[in-house]
Amino acid sequence: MTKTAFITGATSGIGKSTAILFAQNGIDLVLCGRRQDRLDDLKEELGKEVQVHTLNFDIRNKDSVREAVDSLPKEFAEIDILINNAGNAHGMDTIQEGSIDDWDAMLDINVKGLLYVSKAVIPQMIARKSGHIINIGSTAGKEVYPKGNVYCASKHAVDAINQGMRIDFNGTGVRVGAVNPGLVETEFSNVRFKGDEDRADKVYKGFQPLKPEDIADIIHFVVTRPYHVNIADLVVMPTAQASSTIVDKN
Ligand code: NDP
Ligand code: 8X3
Repeated sequence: MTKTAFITGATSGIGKSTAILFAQNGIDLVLCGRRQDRLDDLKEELGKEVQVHTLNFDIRNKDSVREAVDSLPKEFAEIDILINNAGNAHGMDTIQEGSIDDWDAMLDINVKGLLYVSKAVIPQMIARKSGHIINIGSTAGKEVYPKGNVYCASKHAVDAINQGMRIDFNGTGVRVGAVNPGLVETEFSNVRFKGDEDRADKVYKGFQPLKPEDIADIIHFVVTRPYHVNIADLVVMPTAQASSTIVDKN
């Protein structure tokens, strides 16, 4: 039977690559983001292969999240796979120099937004005793690096929420797991450094970073395991990376 995946942050990077790969594999899509032009392009392109519905909402706004999920047409309302992917780092500063607006953005999007979407999507999964949630964490959720403070806190929270969901869903039939990437070349650093492209490019210079397609491939592997197999927590880094601070750059 055709499955339906709900992907947050589908307009760019990991979410977009996952949408493309899922479409190639016949998975119907609910694609979410705030950039309508990109959502329209994805609908036009991927709509040639599968059924696509787009939702434009800011994940920070719990009423918008609820309205968006409630607005789903019947044929998209039964979500089999939820990819909790939307998120970013905002700024990279010491705590003493950090911006409260950046902290709010990271905690509101990466943590609370993930919870709002989950809260709206989970009930139909529990009712159907079926579903699979993939939380996109990070190596930043496994360790803390200099000036990573609040972004790392947000991803440590995702790690805790992932564990909590797995405990709470036990016996419900709903699977949950996290995929935690290291350095992936996306728009992530452009957002983190507020459009400073030179600074963003430097993050990925001198070594081969992961591509968003690499993460999409892993996510697709995770969601295509037999029902009795739940990949609970997966960390993936570029070969050149050993930790958040140890990267073999030439
Ligand atoms: P991108 O910046 O390329 O993509 C981020 C996505 O999140 C966009 O589609 C954006 O859509 C969406 N998004 C951001 N803020 C909001 C918001 N307030 N409401 C709704 N959607 C939002 O980055 P990545 O693909 O790299 O990031 C995806 C996930 O992967 C994030 O959770 C990130 O923390 C995680 N990650 C990334 C790593 C990396 O090195 N790149 C490594 C480890 C984890 P739009 O702007 O249209 O709303
Ligand atoms: C993104 C990876 O190392 O830039 O989560 O925090 S890192």
